[in-house]
Amino acid sequence: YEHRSEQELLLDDAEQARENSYENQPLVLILDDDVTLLMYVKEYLEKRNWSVIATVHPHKALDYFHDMNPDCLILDLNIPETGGFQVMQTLSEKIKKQYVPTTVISVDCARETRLRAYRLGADDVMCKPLDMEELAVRLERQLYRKRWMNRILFLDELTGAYNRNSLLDTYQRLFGDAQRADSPLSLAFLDIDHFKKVNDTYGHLVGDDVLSRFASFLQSSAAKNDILFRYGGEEFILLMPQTTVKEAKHRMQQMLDAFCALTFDSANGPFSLSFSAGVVQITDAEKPLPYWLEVADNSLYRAKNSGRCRIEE
Ligand code: GH3
Ligand code: MG
Ligand code: MG
Ligand code: MG
Repeated sequence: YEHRSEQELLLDDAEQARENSYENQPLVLILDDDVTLLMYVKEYLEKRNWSVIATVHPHKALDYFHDMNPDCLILDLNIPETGGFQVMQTLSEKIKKQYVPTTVISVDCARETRLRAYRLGADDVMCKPLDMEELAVRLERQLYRKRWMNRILFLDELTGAYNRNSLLDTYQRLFGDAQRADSPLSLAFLDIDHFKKVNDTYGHLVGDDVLSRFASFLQSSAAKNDILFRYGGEEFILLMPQTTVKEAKHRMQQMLDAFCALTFDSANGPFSLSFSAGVVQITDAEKPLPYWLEVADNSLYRAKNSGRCRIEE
């Protein structure tokens, strides 16, 4: 058995796995003390274009779970000493609350084992030896459900931007990243100018269309890592990682100029619009999100009061 090199190979590419993973390439974290099986599962899933973090160490599995935010878990419960069950127990609350689809794999498939796994939040139990194709198909079903649920929970239907429900979680994640990397994070609060007039003049359907195009415009002109939220009616929040307030102002100004040049069609001929925004850089780790929203909202209020169609800090 030349486990050493194999284990190192498995453990070293976690960063790579996260980098490779995007929406259609799910990231799975697998824990099993059987290295041969790990290699086999990893290879099989990677062939299907999944990203896989594999580890034989329960404590590593916990670290990876927290650092890499995997889309689903495969856990072997029969790991001597530290025990896979303990990992399951530790993660139980998170698995249930955040719905991280979890498949338990086990040689021991007794009724008691299965019940215990399900009670701790497992979504599925599969007995060894594993049928790889069945494992992959069952995981895919779970991930499909999760994606669907996330869409309903976190996306705004009209605009395709994230909704207000997801703002706090995303903010905390980006804020954590920013602190760890010692990099700036800025927030913009945007509001379309005289939007009520659009509804009053052209009707709500045109108003809806404007909102949807406004969001698309922002998504396509924002920086790659910026994240857009629909905060309310015609109010949006843009979180801008790796961005100082100066850069945020500059970027917003460019977006404003480009947006003002757009024309919208209506039965009464074309019209154009503008927006106002307040920007703020998150500087004090002690202050919570509502504080920064209020600061940005105050700046937005100033932008509105001093004539609209402008960005204020
Ligand atoms: P200001 O420049 O001060 O921001 O003026 P405003 O008219 O944009 O601001 P106000 O907040 O008074 O109006 C917002 C309007 O947005 C009122 C509401 O009817 C409309 N609205 C909110 N949600 C939707 C929506 O989903 N679709 C449409 N068509 N209109 C919406
Ligand atoms: Mg085992
Ligand atoms: Mg408003
Ligand atoms: Mg408005």
